[in-house]
Amino acid sequence: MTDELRYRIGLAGPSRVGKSSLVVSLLRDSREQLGGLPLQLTAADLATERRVAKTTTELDNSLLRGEFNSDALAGNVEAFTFQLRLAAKRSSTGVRIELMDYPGKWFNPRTRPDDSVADWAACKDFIADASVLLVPVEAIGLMENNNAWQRAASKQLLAIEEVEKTAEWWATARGSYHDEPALLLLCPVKCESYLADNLNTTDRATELHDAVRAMYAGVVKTVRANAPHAEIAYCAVDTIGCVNLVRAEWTEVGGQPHISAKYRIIGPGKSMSYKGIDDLLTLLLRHLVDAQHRALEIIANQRERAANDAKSLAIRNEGLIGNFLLSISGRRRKRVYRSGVQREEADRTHQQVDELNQVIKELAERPLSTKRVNTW
Ligand SMILES: Nc1nc2c(ncn2[C@@H]2O[C@H](COP(=O)(O)OP(=O)(O)OP(=O)(O)O)[C@@H](O)[C@H]2O)c(=O)[nH]1
Ligand SMILES: [Mg+2]
Repeated sequence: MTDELRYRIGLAGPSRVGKSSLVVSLLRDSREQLGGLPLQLTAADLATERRVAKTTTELDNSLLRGEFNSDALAGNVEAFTFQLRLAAKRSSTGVRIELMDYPGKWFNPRTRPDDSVADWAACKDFIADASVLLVPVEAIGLMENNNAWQRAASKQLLAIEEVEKTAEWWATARGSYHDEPALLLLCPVKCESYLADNLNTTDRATELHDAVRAMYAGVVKTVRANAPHAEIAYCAVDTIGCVNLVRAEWTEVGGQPHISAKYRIIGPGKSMSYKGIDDLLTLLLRHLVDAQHRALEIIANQRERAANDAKSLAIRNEGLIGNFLLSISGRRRKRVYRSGVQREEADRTHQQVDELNQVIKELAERPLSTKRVNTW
């Protein structure tokens, strides 16, 4: 058990959409990505550290000998909860962040194995408790549909119906906590070929953004209706970056639409060329630090009241006999001591709130890409 504040990040996405790649891209080299920010994001347990290292290697190995293997990452076979700790560098207090990744085939009832019903129920409980809902959007499936069959297949590939249902019960749960920040993040991935700010030169950023808005309109609508206070943001991410789409072919695998993409390497091609990860991290950190700030402000107010009450008690005049009894029994000394401890606690929490004010200011000043980020 931990007495740190705890925030959950839930994922909503079917199989092969790019959930694990997105999560690991977000967590790898996080010190570098946090740039000059006075924040630290670290793995809170060994299992998380190992998982990030293993998936990072798999992702890096998808780019070998000048070729990109778009199926290099093995799909998840079980759920895994990343345990992270976010703390301001100058402060010892932090928050615990939990992020659950799971096999995408559990997400879609059409592909969910019979023996995974209980596992999926546990994932649903986790998501309902999350303050952030992260929705990776498979950009190739969204953009490369040119006829009625492909458009229908695209909806099925992206499991839009399921994403809408997930967003509805996530938002319904968030709707009961108006004072707590909530954030829906729609994140196109596999979108290297549509943005011209990395290695690709074709600019289809507006088209991609419009396509997401149209396809996910129902998701946004249900979040607006059930959690009007939730923020909604869009952030396009390249987790590979140095590839360009040559051709995409629609097929059916096991009765499910499938799109296979053929890429060519662009740029030096020796390593990934991430883009948008820092924007996504900034959006997430703004949310998490704001949530921590609001919670700490409440705690600081409670501690301030407790310290004032303890002080009043410590100096209260209880009359000649009362004061004498308090003094000889040692109770007056104990009250004074307790009052001092509570004052220190309250002051420490006020100081943490001030530190976070500064971090919030710095996060707000961080520029975000106008091509990749949008808010609703
Ligand atoms: N071109 C490109 N490929 C990507 C990107 N993100 C992921 N991929 C590829 O897509 C494949 C599937 O990605 P995963 O992250 O394993 O997908 P997932 O949603 O976790 O899949 P499950 O675990 O089966 O649910 C991987 O082999 C990645 O190489 C991206 O931004 N660009
Ligand atoms: Mg996965």
